[in-house]
Amino acid sequence: MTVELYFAPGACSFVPHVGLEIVKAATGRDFTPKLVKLHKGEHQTPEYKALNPDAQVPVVVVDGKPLTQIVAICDWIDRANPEAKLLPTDAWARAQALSKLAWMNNTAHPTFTHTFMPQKFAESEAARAEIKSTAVAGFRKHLKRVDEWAAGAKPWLLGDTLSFHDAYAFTLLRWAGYAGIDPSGYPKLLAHVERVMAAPPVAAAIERERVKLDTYKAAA
Ligand SMILES: N[C@@H](CCC(=O)N[C@@H](CS)C(=O)NCC(=O)O)C(=O)O
Repeated sequence: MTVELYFAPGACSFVPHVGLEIVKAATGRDFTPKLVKLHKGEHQTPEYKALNPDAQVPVVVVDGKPLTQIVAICDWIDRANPEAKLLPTDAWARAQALSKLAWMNNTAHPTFTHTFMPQKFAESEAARAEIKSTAVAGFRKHLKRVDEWAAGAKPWLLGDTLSFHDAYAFTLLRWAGYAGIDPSGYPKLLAHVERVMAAPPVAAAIERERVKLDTYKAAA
């Protein structure tokens, strides 16, 4: 089986990126990373849109067939590599884990997108400013929830196995800095993310993407 991951540094593709690194560490099964330079519009080419008509990362291509959407990609990575124990096998525990992952992906993540790219959602400067300030307030609430999850981590968000959720926690906290939110306001989450970053599969993905956590610039 061949597995390719189309990713962009610092983007949400970090989540399956970490999942595939965890699989590699647990099983030796490797994958081919494919860098997509969003700032150069590489996701807007006809070739890329043939993989993902939404022109977004991530895409996982398995034996030549593309799969999009983080929740589906993570579910596939887990089912194809059960030895890595990325998600619970018990039906209820698995549904709870997917519920959290879906919330990170369809609620917290798009709220950040509204803070970062309000121009995607409104024409006028006034409307964009309002969207941004409303989204920043919403994103703070979402981070608070992840901070509460981190307070109960044992030691990872799903319990004894490092998983996709820990990677998403890193990504969301990293994005907080771009939204002008000080990560030190979420001490449990910050401490958790620092532990997550030290885990070898996460460190490998961070090194490949060349990303750092400290994106926050305090107002002068
Ligand atoms: N729901 C999608 C979200 C993907 C997404 O938001 N990707 C962003 C990066 S975090 C992207 O590719 N943005 C490029 C663009 O929209 O131009 C998924 O789960 O895959």
